[in-house]
Amino acid sequence: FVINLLKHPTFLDMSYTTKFIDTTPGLFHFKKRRDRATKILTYIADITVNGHPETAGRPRPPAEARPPRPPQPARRDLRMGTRNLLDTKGPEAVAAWMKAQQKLLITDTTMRDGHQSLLATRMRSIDMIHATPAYAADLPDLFSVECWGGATFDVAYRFLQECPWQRLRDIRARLPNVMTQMLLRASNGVGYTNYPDNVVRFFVHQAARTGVDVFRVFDSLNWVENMRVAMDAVIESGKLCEGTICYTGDILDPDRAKYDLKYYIGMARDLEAAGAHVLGLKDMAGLLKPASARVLISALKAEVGLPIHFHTHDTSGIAGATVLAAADAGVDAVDAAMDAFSGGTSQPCLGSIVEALRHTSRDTGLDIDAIRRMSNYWEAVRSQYRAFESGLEAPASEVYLHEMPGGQFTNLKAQARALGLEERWHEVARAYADANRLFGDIVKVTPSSKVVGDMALMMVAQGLSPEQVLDPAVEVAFPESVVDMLRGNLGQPPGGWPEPIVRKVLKDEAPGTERPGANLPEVDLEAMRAKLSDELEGFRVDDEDLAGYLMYPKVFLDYMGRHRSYGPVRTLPTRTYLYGMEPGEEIAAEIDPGKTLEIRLQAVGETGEDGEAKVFFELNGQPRVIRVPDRA
Ligand code: BTN
Ligand code: 3PY
Ligand code: ZN
Repeated sequence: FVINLLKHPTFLDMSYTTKFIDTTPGLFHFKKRRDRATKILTYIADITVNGHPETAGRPRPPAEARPPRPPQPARRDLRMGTRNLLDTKGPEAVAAWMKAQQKLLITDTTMRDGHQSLLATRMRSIDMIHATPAYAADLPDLFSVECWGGATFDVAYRFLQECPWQRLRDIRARLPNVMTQMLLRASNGVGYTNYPDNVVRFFVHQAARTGVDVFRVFDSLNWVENMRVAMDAVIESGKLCEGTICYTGDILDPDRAKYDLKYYIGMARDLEAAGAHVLGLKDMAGLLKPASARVLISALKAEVGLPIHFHTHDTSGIAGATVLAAADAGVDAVDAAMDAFSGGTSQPCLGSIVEALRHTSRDTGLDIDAIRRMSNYWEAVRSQYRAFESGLEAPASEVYLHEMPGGQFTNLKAQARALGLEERWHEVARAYADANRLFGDIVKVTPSSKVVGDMALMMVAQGLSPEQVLDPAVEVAFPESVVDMLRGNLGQPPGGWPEPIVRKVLKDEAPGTERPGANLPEVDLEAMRAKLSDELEGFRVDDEDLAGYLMYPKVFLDYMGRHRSYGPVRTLPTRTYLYGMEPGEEIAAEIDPGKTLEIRLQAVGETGEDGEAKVFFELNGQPRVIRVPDRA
């Protein structure tokens, strides 16, 4: 099984498999119908004159930053990978194959958790798509490429003005031989709250159809009961179901007995019984220490029959050691990020793990030259996103105090900054730990981690100690997310919610203890589609759009509204998207396969009496003038 890469259909047309909306602008009845080129020029003009709201006041890419040049595939043959195995033999065969491997299997997280944890999830699709052919050609021995789900879904619509489904389709088309992987928050989908069961099913089936192979399914309170709907939907789709334990506490610490070895083994058995093909061990904050990993992985290997896939974060700086300890103890697969996107709140360094295991029994077999080429590309990509760097410059053992997930760290810091609490960050960290204890020591991962974060910010902003929070004599206005969680709307933690905080927050209201989805009425999907189509003036709503709308109604509608004005801005280079253009600069944007706009910015004119600036372009050699309001 060897295909000539250059003759492979997806490489022949490099199709962007453009969505209907991009190619048929006439579907919208604009007051003034404008073509896509005009829309894109309007966007560039607006950003050039006014700046991008998200980069204002943030550090700029260094002057010497090189534009990222897509890594060229070194091999021309397309070798078979895990995706071929999944497609031909099914998920059970993949699981059996995993267990039979001596080598340590590796998932590359750069395109999902890597930038989620280092750059506030701001990596754009075009930067991922440019890397994908080299993954297919030169790294076919990867277990999977994590590239979807988690926070990337709503950030794509909300901040990047991109369709997340299009991203998935474009990556899939260029990665026919390696499994794609997503992170799914079980009944919370890719959102922050429980959705009706039929919405969860609809979303999973669509993700499978558009191109996800491995679904890492977790629940933010480790409640297996609340994971079944999502797990069943994955299994029905014929894809690989990674039923996942979220790790917290420290199994070797006798004072944290709530999450001891017995607890994790019990949960692993429940996930196996629920039909998981693979057991995920998700250490979202990077709390699993090397010695604990040895004990935990050995025990799980002995007690359950599933292959184990370990995920951690390097916030403490010690994650590489934990991965090696896990490898020693027989873990089947681990997550790592390409070097330039590793370390800190992200995953440990992929290239270094590969090197560390070379010439050992767990040698990964991955091509280190290919990894270096890839990481060189990612390094150039990262430098474009300077505006979104967190400023965490050294490992932080403080993570063992606050236990914040890597993906939340930068976000909570930004929230603290917005509230004027940035200088008091270490107080926020302590309050986060206090809030966790008030909730009875829970697993903290999206969305439960957001609730703990909201509570911590409230405590610091209002100067409340944990004792005051519980004191019936002190009036406390709790964040809505806290009320919602204690009502039972995210489900139940092990042992239930502690009485004192429930009484203080809910007063006489009785909390729910059932699975939230059991009480949410099913959504009439076709009625919803018709309503959405109406709201979009007759736009033909496909299943992807509908699934996006069901997860995030307002975010989706806002995205569609901006899409009307600005068109397919996902095709712009990242520098242009974030900073506009300089006079004399030229760029290209491929808006359809083979249809490229050559854009040159000639000059930015003076702003007139009417407050409008004229921006002079050349579009494919023809002069064009665009007027935009000057808000600068
Ligand atoms: C977003 O941040 O919502 C996506 C990018 C589009 C932002 C454009 S830039 C010009 C106009 N002014 C704004 O404040 N937002 C839009
Ligand atoms: C997410 O849910 O986005 C996470 O990354 C949790 O770790
Ligand atoms: Zn993670």
